[in-house]
Parts: sequence; structure tokens; C-alpha cells
Amino acid sequence: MKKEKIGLIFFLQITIVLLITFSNSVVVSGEISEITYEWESKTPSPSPQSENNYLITYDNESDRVLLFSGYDGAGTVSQELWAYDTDNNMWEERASPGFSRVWSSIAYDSESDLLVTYGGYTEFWGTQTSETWIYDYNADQWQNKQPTTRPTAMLGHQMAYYDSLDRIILYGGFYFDGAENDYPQSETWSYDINSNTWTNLQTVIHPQKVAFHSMAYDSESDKIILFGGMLSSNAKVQETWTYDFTANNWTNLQPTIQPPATAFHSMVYDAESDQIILFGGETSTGASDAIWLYDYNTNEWWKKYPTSAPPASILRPIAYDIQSDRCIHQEIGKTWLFRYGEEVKTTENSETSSMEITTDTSDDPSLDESTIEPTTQSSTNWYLFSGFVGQMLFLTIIIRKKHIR
Ligand SMILES: [Ca+2]
Ligand SMILES: [Ca+2]
Ligand SMILES: [Ca+2]
Ligand SMILES: [Ca+2]
Repeated sequence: MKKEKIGLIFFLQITIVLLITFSNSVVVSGEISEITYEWESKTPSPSPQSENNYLITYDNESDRVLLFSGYDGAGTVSQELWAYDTDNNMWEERASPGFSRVWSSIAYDSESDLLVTYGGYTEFWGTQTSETWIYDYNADQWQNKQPTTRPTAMLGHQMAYYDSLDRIILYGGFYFDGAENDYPQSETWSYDINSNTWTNLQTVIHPQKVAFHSMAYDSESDKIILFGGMLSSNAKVQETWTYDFTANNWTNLQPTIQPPATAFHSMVYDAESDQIILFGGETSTGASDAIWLYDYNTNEWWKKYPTSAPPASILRPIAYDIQSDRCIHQEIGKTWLFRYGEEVKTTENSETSSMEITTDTSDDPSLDESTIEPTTQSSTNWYLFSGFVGQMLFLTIIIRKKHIR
């Protein structure tokens, strides 16, 4: 090898290494991801005039939150159905079924793309029904399905859609005989819209005979989670249960920490974070505005402390919009959005490689650890340096070999 050639290669290598090293030391950008959980209030107009007792769910095919019925706080129970577009912060009134529902339950069957509501009262202490109605947002149509077999007329029961098996699961509820006697239920039923069939699943083990509990389906774990509820004695329950449809089996999960005994609360599954989100309800200290998260995989509940919250309330449920990763909650004149999840922030800082950020880990060390994505700047520099030393060594050997020859 000619001396000039070796010199040229050596010069080019040094220039490249210096350029790379220099450019990296001037601008170092990184991404910090942290877990955030905050409520945000919006004032869309028009909006539903429902203060509480509304039914709410999310149609994921149409990307709309559907809110049906509800009490206006001034003596009227609404017969309206409204659809909320989270992306555009817009409510739109849709077709009314011509009746209202109180202490009923609602679920969305994603395979059939239909909303289902079963049972409840037609008014406060009106007529107790055992009707199964479906609503199709796309066609804007209601239909009374009139299945031959069905659960008893009841109130305070809860439903959740078991996505993997395409069935709506119903548990609990009270039947009132009209003479001040209530008959709490402990039956687990499944409903298949496609065949319009209710089936009593006759589980051997099941939660207590509760009403006004809450249920949500964890799609990642393929399980329904149930928490809380009220007994016929009016006592509230502090139990976390799971239902597995394939095994047709309820299990009391007995986590070490749980929310206080609660009824009239609401639970949804945050698919983005694989967490169940519990909001509100009534505890021994009254109406609550608390947010709790439950992770089935670790069997742990954690209380969260957002800086703001909607007023403490009972029977003011939330729905989860998977496309926006937001929980939607309605108060007259206000629509509240809650988000729990990772937020990625871009930083531009020459100190990125040595930066350490910690967010609120006081109540949840396992979930709130922040991570800093590119902390590899120092190692990149180290690789460049090693490469440079290696090249120097290589050239020294070649020059030495040439001299020996
Ligand atoms: Ca739809
Ligand atoms: Ca279906
Ligand atoms: Ca899970
Ligand atoms: Ca989330």
C-alpha cells in the first residue's frame, strides 16, 4: 500500500469520526415517557340534559360514545339517546326508543355492532321490565328483541360484553315484588344477539347477591372483572371477582389492597394500558370522585390522585373510547374526559444522557416509573471512540508491517 493512500484513508477516517462526535455533542434530543392521569372538562353544546342515572357505552365500529336516558335532577327521566364524538367534542341526538330506563344496564356487542339494554325500571319506581332492546347507531334504529327465555325483571344488575366469545354477560340485580320485598339475584346469564338467546350459566361459585356493582371485560386477560355492589341489607361490598367464560367459573381474587366497599360506581377497561378504571360511586363516607386502577395480571388495585375531578357522584357512569384512549363522563353542561396512560414528550437537552425524571410514585411505584428512551448517547460515543482506537491500531500494524518488509 502506498504511503499517500494510507495517509488519505487515515485523514478521511479521522474527519468522519470527528464529524459524528461533534454533531452528537451539539444537539442531543430524547423522548421521555411518563404515566399521566388527568380529567379534562369540556362544554360542548348541545349536550344531553342528564345529571345521573344515565346509561353509557362505546360503539367502537362507529367511534361514538352512546348515552341513553338519565335523570335531569328536576323530576324528568330522559327518553333520549345521544352520541358523542370525542375527537370533535360533539354530541348529537339520535332516535329515541320512546321510553326511558332507570337502574338498568347497557353493553355494546362489537361483533354484531349493536348496543343492548336489558331490564330496569321505566321510571323511578315505575314498571320493572325484563325487556331486551337493541340499538344500531349506523341505522339509528331500536328494536325490541323479545327472546322467549330471559332473566327475571330486575334492577341494578350489570352487564359486560365478553369479546372473545361474543356474549353479553349479566350478573346480579334485585327483583322487587312491589310489596317492599326485594329478591337479590346471584345468577350469571349470557346473551347472544345473533341467536337472540339468553342462557342461565348456572355457575356453582359466584359473587354475593349484589346489585349496583360494576363489571368490565379485560380483553388482554380474557376475563370479566367485577367489583363491589350493594346487598339487600343495603350494606356495600368490598370484593373483587373474576369470571372466566370458557371455564364458566367465578373466582374471588382477594387482592391485598382494594377500594373501600362501594356501590353505584362505574368500571371500564382501558385497553391501551391494560387496566380496569373504577370511578365514583358511594362508599361509607358518601359519594366519591375517586379513581382506582386494577391490573388483573398482578391482582393489584391502586388509587390515583388526579389534580381535578368531576363532582363526587353516584350512578354517573363512564364509558371508554378506545380510539381516543379517554373515559367519558357526563354532567349537565359539562362533558368530562379522563385519560390514564403513557405520554411521550420530546426533549432537546445536551444533558439527556445523565437526566433522570421521576413522576408521582407515591401511590403506585410499579406503574408510575418514568422511562427515558434514548439514554444510549454515552454508549454511542463510547462505540465511536473504540472504533477510532481500533482503526488507529490497524493502521499502525500496516505501517509497521511495511517497515519490516
Ligand atoms: Ca356502529
Ligand atoms: Ca354478536
Ligand atoms: Ca390484563
Ligand atoms: Ca390508557
